[in-house]
Amino acid sequence: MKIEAITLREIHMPLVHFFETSFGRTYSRRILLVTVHSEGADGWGESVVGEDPFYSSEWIESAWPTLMQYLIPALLGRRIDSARECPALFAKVRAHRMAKAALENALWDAEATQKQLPLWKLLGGTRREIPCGVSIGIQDSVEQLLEKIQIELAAGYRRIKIKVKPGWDVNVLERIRSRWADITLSCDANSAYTLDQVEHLRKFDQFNLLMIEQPLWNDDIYYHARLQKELRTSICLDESIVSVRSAAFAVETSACRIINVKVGRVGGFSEALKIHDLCQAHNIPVWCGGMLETGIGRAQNIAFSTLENFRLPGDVSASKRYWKEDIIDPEVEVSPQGMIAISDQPGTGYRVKQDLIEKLTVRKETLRAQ
Ligand code: OSB
Ligand code: MG
Repeated sequence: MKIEAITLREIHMPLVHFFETSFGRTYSRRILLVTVHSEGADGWGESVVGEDPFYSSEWIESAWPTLMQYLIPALLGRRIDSARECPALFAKVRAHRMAKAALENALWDAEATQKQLPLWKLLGGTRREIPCGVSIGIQDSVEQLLEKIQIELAAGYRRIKIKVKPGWDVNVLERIRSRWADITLSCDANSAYTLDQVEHLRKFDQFNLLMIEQPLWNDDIYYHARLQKELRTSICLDESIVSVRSAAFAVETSACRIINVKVGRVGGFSEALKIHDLCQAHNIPVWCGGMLETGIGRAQNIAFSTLENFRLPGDVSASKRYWKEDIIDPEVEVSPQGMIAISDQPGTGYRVKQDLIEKLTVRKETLRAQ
């Protein structure tokens, strides 16, 4: 693939409903999209960077200049055989994984299209449908949360995850379990607790949760290993798994029993595949996390979720839960059984709606090979 030009753009999309985690509430997304132009085929990638440096130190205003000044110039004008060559070309830039992933993943999309292969096959997937869960943010009242859970269960979703923080946790889980004793339920703290709160966290054990996601510090593994010894509930790590090395550290120290893989958080598909394989070899189930992506990122998450060790429902849910109109066609739909069917079309199997994207674009820059 000859990399002829790369376009970076920002689009604005309001969420259908605000999303609140322990670090804050989001009403509208600023989305960074990358388009790689190569020999007549365009490849699309979406960065999972947020509007603020709260989930991670990266955010849209760090990703944009990192891509413009370092990552895009490292690729422009080159001829590469595979998107797998990206990590070596980007290696000089430390971290900035969400910026790297957007560009690497755009190349995977271009490669799949050029090879006339479905992206899921290029990644090595096998599943022809994937099970879906939902992540439900903190609401204004417990009643509102219960109503939302009711709606998602009726839609067929196979796992409910709620966001928790001190003051919105045990009380809320109690209310959920008294109404639905048997649903598959998990919670995500996004680093809202410290190891001093172990007695409080032990109360979570009574709710038969599938997992508790990232209870402690975003960059910690060691104290999660200490906490896991104290809890019956399985810990799942999200924020602190940023590479195959951190995954190996977590597995070897028994800091978690489950790992949430987000392709953007770990720097792209190449690294995400290594984490998948490492976890499979150690019998640690993985599932695909979400970052309120548009259809472009979502379609790539769907392709990735077809790999064998994705043994738990992911945060990969329907377009309409997030957007009035998504930027792909067809939109992502979930069956009444809570499954997404996998397309046999080349690429992601979803067409990018370029006209709509142009209308939503607030800034755009194209860099061309000399
Ligand atoms: O921790 O999984 C998380 C959204 C933004 C930032 C972090 C997280 C989330 C979610 C939403 O839980 C998952 C989704 O896209 O539905
Ligand atoms: Mg999480």
